[in-house]
Amino acid sequence: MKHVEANFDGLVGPTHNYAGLSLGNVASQHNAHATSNPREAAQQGLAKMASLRNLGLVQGVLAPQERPDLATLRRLGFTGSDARVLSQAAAQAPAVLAACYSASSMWTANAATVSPSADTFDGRVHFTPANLTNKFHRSLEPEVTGRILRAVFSDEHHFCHHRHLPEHDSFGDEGAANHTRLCADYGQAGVELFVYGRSAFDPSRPAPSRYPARQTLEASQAIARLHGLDSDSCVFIQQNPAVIDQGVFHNDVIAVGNGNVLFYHQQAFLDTQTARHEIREKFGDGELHFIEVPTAEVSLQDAVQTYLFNTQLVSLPSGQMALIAPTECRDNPAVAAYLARLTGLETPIRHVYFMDVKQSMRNGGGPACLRLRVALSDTELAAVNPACLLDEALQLRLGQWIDKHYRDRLSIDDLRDPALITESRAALDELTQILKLGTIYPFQR
Ligand code: SUG
Repeated sequence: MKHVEANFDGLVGPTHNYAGLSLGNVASQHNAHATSNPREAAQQGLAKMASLRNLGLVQGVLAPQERPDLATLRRLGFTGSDARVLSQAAAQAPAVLAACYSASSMWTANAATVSPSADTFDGRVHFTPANLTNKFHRSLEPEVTGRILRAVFSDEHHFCHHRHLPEHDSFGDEGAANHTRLCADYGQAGVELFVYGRSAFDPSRPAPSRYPARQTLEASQAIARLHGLDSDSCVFIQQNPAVIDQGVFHNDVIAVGNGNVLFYHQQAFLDTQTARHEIREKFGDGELHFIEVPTAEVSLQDAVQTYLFNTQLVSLPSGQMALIAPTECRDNPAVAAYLARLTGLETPIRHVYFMDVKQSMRNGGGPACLRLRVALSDTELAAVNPACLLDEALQLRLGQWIDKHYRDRLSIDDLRDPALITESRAALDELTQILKLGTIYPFQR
């Protein structure tokens, strides 16, 4: 049986905007209240998906969520017609309105944690939506994320969906952004790495002091239990609190793994030697590559600004690996020099492809944030909703759909325009038909 790792990218929603909602995410804070271009953002994301498909990889599409989240605004006491809810919120609580308008579900690395069937006790692919408790705008996502994932991976024979963890910071869970899997082959049992920012129940462990640690050890342990993973195949690693305080709000801003390669910055983890030792032991006998990027070559600040580690590390059909990097990496001399050197080293990484995802980058979302990885066997892939797998026809259709429905500029002031609700709903209604998702959105129910 053949196994592949598919990337499911989040389509950027029609209300993509810059609201400065994420304390600890330097780009989000820096670009607060800039004017966005949702159409360009969605087209950039689609172009990245098309490039990966052209490289011979399986590429899927995950639908965005409905925004503004009027149900939440009503729950917070705004009443009357949709237009009235909007005008009241804009006048009385503009920051809350902006949060309810965020298109943040585009970053599907935070949609869920996924364990492939080769690792789980019942031989099914397990999904747990992330609760994203640390940021209010993101905490609105898990319910609908679960619905979208069930609509794409609906066959219970192959796919098992769990409810998101309890909604409390003690179990703060940010999904695959803090989870990596190393393996000799996608079809073989691998080592699942869970990287956490702090322990909720053991105050003696170090924690960041300036910015929040969004993922707890206890959340990661719960996911491993839910997915029925063998403890001999799991490694729990604490992120270096000092790098969280410098803007590394998820581990995928400082490390990425694929196959038998772990690519990470020297300062990424609290205790790198112990982590490497445990990974090595649990990985078994096969070839394993730790590619550690020294601070002397790439400073932490350059890593955060360019998202060098938010690259997608993918295995090409040839067996060689490639990094899918944001163009910011090409434009930074130190990072560009490092990448040029990397492809000449004795590691599986032979190619680097640069993608322009600037609209997402300005909110702190690089190429790897935009995708959820799902390793699948042939049979499991055949059970995935085929309308969500990108082919040339779907690519063309989505391109036209974006041009038809999306605005090319959106400022914070535009969020008070009731026409944006109607436009977004029309777009999403058509999208559920294109992707054959059924009725997943509150306005359709
Ligand atoms: O959660 N930004 C997202 C970026 C998520 C990136 N994902 C990964 N690293 N996997 C976040 O901080 C900013 C929204 C705003 O400010 O308008 C935002 O939500």
